[in-house]
Amino acid sequence: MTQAPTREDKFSFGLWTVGWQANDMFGSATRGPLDPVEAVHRLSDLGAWGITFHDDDLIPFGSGDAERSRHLKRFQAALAETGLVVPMVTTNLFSHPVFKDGGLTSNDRDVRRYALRKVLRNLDLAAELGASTFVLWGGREGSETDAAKDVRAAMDRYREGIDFLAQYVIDQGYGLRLALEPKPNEPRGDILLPTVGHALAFISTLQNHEIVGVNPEVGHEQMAGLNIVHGIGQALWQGKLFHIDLNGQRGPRFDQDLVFGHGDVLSSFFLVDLLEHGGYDGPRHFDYKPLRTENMDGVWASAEANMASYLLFAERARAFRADPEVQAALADALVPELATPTLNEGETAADLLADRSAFEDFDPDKAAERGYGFVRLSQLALEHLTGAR
Ligand SMILES: [Mn+2]
Repeated sequence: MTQAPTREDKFSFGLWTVGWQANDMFGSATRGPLDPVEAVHRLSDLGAWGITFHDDDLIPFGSGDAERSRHLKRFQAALAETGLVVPMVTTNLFSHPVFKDGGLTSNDRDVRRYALRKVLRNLDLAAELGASTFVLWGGREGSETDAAKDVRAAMDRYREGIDFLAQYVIDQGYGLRLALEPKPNEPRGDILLPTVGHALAFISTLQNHEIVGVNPEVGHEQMAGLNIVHGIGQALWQGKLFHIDLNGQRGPRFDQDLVFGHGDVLSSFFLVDLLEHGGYDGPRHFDYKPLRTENMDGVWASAEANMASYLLFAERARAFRADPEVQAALADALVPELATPTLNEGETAADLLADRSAFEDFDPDKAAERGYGFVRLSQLALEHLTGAR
């Protein structure tokens, strides 16, 4: 057993996760609605630190001002009572039929203007609730046929929209940062900004790129057949990992949103190792769906399972790193040597050309004889992960 989660672990959950009623493409809901106030209390009791939501999760779409403030007041009272925080807020630009061709990149200009207004309103709310991150998942930004979307024009509109929203945040003095969430497909046939790499490249073109980063989801990268640990590594390297969605996925197929650790176990282990030892200080946010087979007891058990998985991987990662055999294997594999710059300080091309040891006297065949011992390292990780060490 792992230790119980505490607020210091910074675990947070989307209201739409535990609140998912399990209606899918082929069947109706298997669970009733969950009152957001109950979600706050239950998550708090389980040791979570934060709760997040889309505007529509908390305030039904189309609510008038009075109804809106009534929903907010109850929710804020529950937050005050429990001490749970709202580290992140996000806007739903995908559920209502008006967004069937997207929000910020809909072909219909009026829809794009409406989408911006919906986000502005929610940015105000995010600031009011003290959130530090505002996630934008453009689930409907995309197409099913290449005849329907001019991708270059769509990228212009995407950039225009994100820059506009970021400028609003700056002008209002909100301490918010925007985090784009990539996904390759589902619900659209192809979604714009499909991977972490696409999103990072897009962000570099923004006027207000300083306050825009990414919110990668484990399963979304894995749906694209990509290595989430590499994606997160590059996002961290670029100072752009503003938030993360932890969950499980079994390879390229529909978005499973499994409990964290219930997909690719080894990848989950290395991901937690990276987050814990790679300088990430943000929320450990779970974006999963409790299996459709579960009743509400199962929902809360699944919430607990996410946190338990994370803590288990963190404990195993610490043991892995503390093991002298692992330290020796890492050194044998030259893992620490990659941190040494390839060139000497101030070394020029002329200097390198003059260095005979780098070429003329270098024996590539001899150097190629080295084995790196990566299998040994990988097996040591597996042994720690499975508790064999
Ligand atoms: Mn997902």
